[in-house]
Amino acid sequence: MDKGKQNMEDIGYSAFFETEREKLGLIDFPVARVVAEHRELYRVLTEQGELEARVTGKRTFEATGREDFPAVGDFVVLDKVENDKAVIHEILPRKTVLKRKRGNGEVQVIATNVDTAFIVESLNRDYSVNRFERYCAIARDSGIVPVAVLNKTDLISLEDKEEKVRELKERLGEDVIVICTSIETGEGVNELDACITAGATYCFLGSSGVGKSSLINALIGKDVLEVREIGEQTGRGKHTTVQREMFFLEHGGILIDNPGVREVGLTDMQAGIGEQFAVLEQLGKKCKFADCTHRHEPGCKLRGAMEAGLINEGEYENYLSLRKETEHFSMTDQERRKKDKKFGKFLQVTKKDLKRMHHKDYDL
Ligand SMILES: Nc1nc2c(ncn2[C@@H]2O[C@H](COP(=O)(O)OP(=O)(O)O)[C@@H](O)[C@H]2O)c(=O)[nH]1
Ligand SMILES: [Mg+2]
Ligand SMILES: [Zn+2]
Repeated sequence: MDKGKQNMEDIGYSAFFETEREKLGLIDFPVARVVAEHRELYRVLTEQGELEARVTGKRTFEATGREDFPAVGDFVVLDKVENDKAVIHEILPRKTVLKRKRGNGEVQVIATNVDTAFIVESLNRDYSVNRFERYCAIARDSGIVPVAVLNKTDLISLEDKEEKVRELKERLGEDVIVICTSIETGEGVNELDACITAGATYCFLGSSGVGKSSLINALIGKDVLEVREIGEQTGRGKHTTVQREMFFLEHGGILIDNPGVREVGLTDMQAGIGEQFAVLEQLGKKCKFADCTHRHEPGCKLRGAMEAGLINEGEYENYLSLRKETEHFSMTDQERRKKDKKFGKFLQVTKKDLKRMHHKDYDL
């Protein structure tokens, strides 16, 4: 794969990117796909094979955030190619961006141009429907189709498995495909493989240890990825070479493993939550108050529906908690400052009012 001529369609290049490249007037420059990234050093795959690449100093200088840098999955246009080393001139517009926001507000791009996300959980421990819903919302927010993968079926009974599948389908809705897999017995690996189409890009999301790398190895049919025993040391600082994170199946599918991301946090993903919890979202629009928190307000349609048993209580709770979590990120800096200021003002008013009341218990 690394040597010889590479068919760009096989690695996901399409008319969409070609049109963008034309628009940018970059048709004479070679195009490549980023297959790995490590501290602003990239491995890119071109028609001629794999190369090491960097971004230009100008690009670093002009960057306003991580989103301006190439990420795994990007199609980039190269400037100079010399001795297996290249300079990235431009990132072609992205079809999808899977990102997370850190607590400090910094955006981290996990992968780009992903079509489908395999959301993997292991059935034996830490299994959580809430987490599936969270990942589905994250995927949908970026226009990525979520597929649920329940791995390690060999570790639980058939009844348990069927119960978990039933529960999951009820919560995720009919439009999310659920696949049960096991590396030990081989269950579901063919089913997973059948979901994969040539030229499309799939990423594996899920906590560490659920079996993402094992599943990729099983699909590829050889051990391209290191499978770690749970709790095994990761050997920090050992990474001197950039590990490939993108793999190509013989029948044309493209797989991305995300070893660096333990838990994908939330970004400003109101759209994704709205889509994942469409029924709840619509109901909430009919509440008496436009700013209803759906907790205790009179005339709350959502709470009413939950209490009447029309919507699942777990789903209701998860919806509210994800909404609350994302609120913080959806505010712009300016909005946050305004809110803080307003809060400061509110405190002043309260202080004044309290002073008037001369109440010792509330003396601030
Ligand atoms: N019993 C069982 N163990 C599995 C299965 N899939 C993966 N594992 C084990 O789970 C551990 C973590 O797997 P790995 O693929 O590294 O998980 P990742 O962190 O999600 O990439 C390894 O010890 C695997 O051998 C499975 O289907 N059944
Ligand atoms: Mg792994
Ligand atoms: Zn309400």
